[in-house]
Amino acid sequence: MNSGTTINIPKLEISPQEHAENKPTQESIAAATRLLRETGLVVIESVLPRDWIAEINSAMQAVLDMGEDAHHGTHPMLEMPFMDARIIDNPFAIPIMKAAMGEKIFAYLPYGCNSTSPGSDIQWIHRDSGQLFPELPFALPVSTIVVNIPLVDFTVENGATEVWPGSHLIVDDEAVRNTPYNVCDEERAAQLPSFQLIMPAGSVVVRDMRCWHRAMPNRTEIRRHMLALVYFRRFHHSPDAPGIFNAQISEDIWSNMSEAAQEVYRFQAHD
Ligand SMILES: O=C(O)CCC(=O)C(=O)O
Repeated sequence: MNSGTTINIPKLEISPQEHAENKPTQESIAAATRLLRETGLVVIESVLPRDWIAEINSAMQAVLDMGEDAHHGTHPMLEMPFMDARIIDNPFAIPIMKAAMGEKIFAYLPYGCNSTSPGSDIQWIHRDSGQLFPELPFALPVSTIVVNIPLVDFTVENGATEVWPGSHLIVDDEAVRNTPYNVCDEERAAQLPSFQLIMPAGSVVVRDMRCWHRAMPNRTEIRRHMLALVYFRRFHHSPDAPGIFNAQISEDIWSNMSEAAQEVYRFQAHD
């Protein structure tokens, strides 16, 4: 991060009433959606209660300490407290995402967690999603969004995520388009404005997944966790639509189709 420069973090300020009722007004949703569209992200500070977020932080630490293979049966993040509606159905993030990506957004569970450990290194600059039509010379509207919830205060010392506002609209050269995570050249990014997401625990960040970003070094003694919930715009696959999309073909017909044809018709129900 360029020290000495001031770059505004795009924030949605919510009123005490919106906070108390856990319900953004239409004006707030419109303002947040505009910030998301124009800068690639919007931060709503201190939405969730600090003491409850501290409990989630401890629970997350316990899950991570357990290790990936240690749990049997249901994944712990598919249970409480991780499935709390304040996380998976956040009353501020969901309406903003629906305004940006349509009413039919969808997501998968369990969601993820970005953690940095004491002594962790700087991450490479990357996008989590490329452009929808990477071959076109312009960016289309957002179709993948991540909601981040920091479980501790995010500071320069513990490696608050660095983000490049506006980078969601940058179209990569062909060579970059084909690299995993669309990794961005350090020298190129250094010429553009960026900031670290300094924010209190329990804030909610709604970020276009095309934004360049990276985890920064954690110079504290404490692990730094941030929940990450990914949401998608629903395009054409409509298994719940009434009519012909539900038609079921027999296994006999299905098994006689070529592999290429089965790939094309992969969402078709068959016996
Ligand atoms: O942990 C962070 O600060 C950000 C990491 C991240 O978003 C990523 O790896 O995609």
